[in-house]
Amino acid sequence: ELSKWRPEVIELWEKCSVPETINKETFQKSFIRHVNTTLARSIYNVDNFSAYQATAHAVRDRLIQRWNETQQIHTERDQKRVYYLSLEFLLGRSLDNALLNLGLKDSFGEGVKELGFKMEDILDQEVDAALGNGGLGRLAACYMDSLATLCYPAWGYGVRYTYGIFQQKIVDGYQDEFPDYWLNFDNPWELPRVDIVVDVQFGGHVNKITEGDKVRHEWIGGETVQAVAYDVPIPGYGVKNCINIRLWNSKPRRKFDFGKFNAGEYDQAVQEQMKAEFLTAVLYPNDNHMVGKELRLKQQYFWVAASLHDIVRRFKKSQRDWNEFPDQVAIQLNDTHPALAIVELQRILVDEERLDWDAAWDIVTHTFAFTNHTVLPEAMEKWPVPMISQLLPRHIQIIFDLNLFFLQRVEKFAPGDRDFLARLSIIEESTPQYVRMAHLAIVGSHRVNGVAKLHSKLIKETIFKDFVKYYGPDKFENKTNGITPRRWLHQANPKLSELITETLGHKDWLKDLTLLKKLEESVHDKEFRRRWMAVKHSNKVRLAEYIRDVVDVDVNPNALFDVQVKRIHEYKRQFMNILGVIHRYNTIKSMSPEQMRDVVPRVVIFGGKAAPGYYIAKLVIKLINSVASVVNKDSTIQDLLKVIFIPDYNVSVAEIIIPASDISQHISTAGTEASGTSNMKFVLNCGLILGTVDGANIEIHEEIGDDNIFMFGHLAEQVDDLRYAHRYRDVPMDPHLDAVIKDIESGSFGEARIFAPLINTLTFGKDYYLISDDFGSYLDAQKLVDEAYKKEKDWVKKSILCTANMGQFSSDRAIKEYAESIWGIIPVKV
Ligand code: Z57
Repeated sequence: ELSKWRPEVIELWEKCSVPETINKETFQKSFIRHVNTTLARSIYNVDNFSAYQATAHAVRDRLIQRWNETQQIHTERDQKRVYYLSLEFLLGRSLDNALLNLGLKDSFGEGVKELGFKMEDILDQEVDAALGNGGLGRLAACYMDSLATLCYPAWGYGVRYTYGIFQQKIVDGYQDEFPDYWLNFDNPWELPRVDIVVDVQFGGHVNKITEGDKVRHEWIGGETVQAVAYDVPIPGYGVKNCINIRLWNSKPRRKFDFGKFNAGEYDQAVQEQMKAEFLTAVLYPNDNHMVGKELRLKQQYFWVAASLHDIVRRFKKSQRDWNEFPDQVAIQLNDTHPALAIVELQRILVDEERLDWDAAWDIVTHTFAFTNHTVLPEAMEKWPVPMISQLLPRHIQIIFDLNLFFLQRVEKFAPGDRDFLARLSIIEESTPQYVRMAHLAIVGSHRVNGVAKLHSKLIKETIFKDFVKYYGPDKFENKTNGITPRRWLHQANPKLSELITETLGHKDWLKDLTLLKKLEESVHDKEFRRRWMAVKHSNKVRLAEYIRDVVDVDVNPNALFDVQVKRIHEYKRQFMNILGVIHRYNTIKSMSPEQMRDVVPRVVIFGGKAAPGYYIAKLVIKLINSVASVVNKDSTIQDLLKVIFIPDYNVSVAEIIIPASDISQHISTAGTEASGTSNMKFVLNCGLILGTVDGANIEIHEEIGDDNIFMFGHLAEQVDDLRYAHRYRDVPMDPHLDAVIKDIESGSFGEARIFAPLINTLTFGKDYYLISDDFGSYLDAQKLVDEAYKKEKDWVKKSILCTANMGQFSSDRAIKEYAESIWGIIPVKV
């Protein structure tokens, strides 16, 4: 394609595109040029925000170079690529991360200092890219960091929401939601690709056309929405590779509906157009919960159709045979949200590329793999057949055909077993019928994985049990989640990172986290322990300052910091935590001054958003704040207890909280938290955990050992029986819990009637999450925490051993496993 240019032109291009050397001076030149031209400002009006923008643009210039080189070499080599389809990418801030990954933090830091700014202030100007709810979205972001760092040829595909996850404010103890209009000022971390536009069709009808002995289907009519690509570069750490997340934005077509115009309905025609932009306007704010809104289904198809079009276009450039598609393309489905991609690829191959059905299906099933992230029944996606029929008339036909052929094979496997067929069917035979997206995802994929050992075992034994019978166990795997040590240690906890690097004598641990193991040798070094503790203390001081800023409460950095930050959900049991806090409060209040002297002072810190429609979760927030306002002003307990609810928990707030925790709580009812990933972040940052035998807690326990973790509560295998007992027998409430409930009901924390619906979940609600069953062992475990914290030397040792044994939980390990056993891709280094 170069041949269209004269040699002189090519030479000129090459001469002009020599990358600038990067150092302090060239950065400063670039900074000032961006202030002057990109921002059209001058030395007279550069504030911290402009300084942030200029720095970001200077970094962005370098990212683009690397991005181009990476795309070029990946195209040249034409190796198999992986496409990670995720409706959420919870990236957080980018500037600090890019500076560290590119190794520019020191030189640019010096550079801005000489220009009269503080790097810290500049970094603090950035708004989070919060295009996700919680664990699932943040996992996608960690995986992109690892894919880039390990030099894999990979792309992410997602949606460019105009509004990310809502901002949370606390008013009178209640959560209020505000729109997150994050694109208010320009976003330097995206490259608009106005030339990459895909038409996406909705509605219309299907014509069946018979040509000789063949039939084909033509999907016509309906409305068309355009998808415009916005590219987000993701730099690897310590490598030149820089991969891409392509986010799709919806916009109306330029062509108007002339019919309407001519009829004089100009305003209505414009309104129709505006509806198209609304498609990608907002991220649905539910974590682990399905809400069957039509607009959400439209978002899903819009994103899937645009992404597959892009993937197929890229494949076709290499002029290969369709059979080679699965050798060139792996597509990972992050949950069932993109499950329609399976149907869309089959449609493209059969209707547009005219492959025969079976050949097409063979390609499809060898291309896709599916990650399941939950067993909670309310989170399972299913869409009414009439809704899909309206929106995607050809897709619903394909789904029914796929299901028919699938069930015919199942029938051969289990002749006459109609119940078995009904259980496996992609269609739920209710009125109306529903499409079960998880079943579609399993049938259309060659591999299905869970996200922690226990979870992967549970899906095989429960929700996907019948599929294991039919396919055999080998289609189902475990890929325990991981986190990126670059953001979650190096960036969020610079002091600990520095101490580790100095102690080990290298930075290699950031690319091979198992090297942390060597820190074990230093537990006997008194001076090292002192410095380790000093780092934790200074992180606690930093958090205490943040708490004073946002909630105006003074907390003592010498107290034990006890943290639970995550989405508010009944299964995560923040309710149990605050009930435990009330028990602690009442215990302290009943003490004599002598007894009080033995009490370990505690700061209990909560944070997290509740889905706007989740009434019970919102009441939990109110209860926490009500307890906080009573406890925090009670001088009789001598600052032995403080309760803090940090508003608007998000990625950048997490970066302040996590390094400052002494103990964090991961206390879901056994079997409900698929993995959890913040548990890994806390332990990597040398915080101990108090947890149930659930998700990745179990594997963390295996790695760090009995002495360094506090585990309690019933096991997953006991849950069914316990629930049964609550349902059909009179199970007496745990006595300590009973006392706490009576205290709330007596009005100790404000008007009791407010909390009645919450308390009812324990009584009329049959305590579905087993708070009463676990409360005793929870309080016991808390006692052990207090006792252990009193033995300072042992505590520091435990803390060191935590970090030292977290090697397994790097997202690099997870991504290598996916690459080798599911995707079949190899690194291509720039
Ligand atoms: C979500 O954040 C998770 C699962 C879901 O099905 C949805 Br929808 C959203 C979380 C799990 O709850 C966590 O346990 C897990 O660590 C995380 O996904 C990443 O796998």
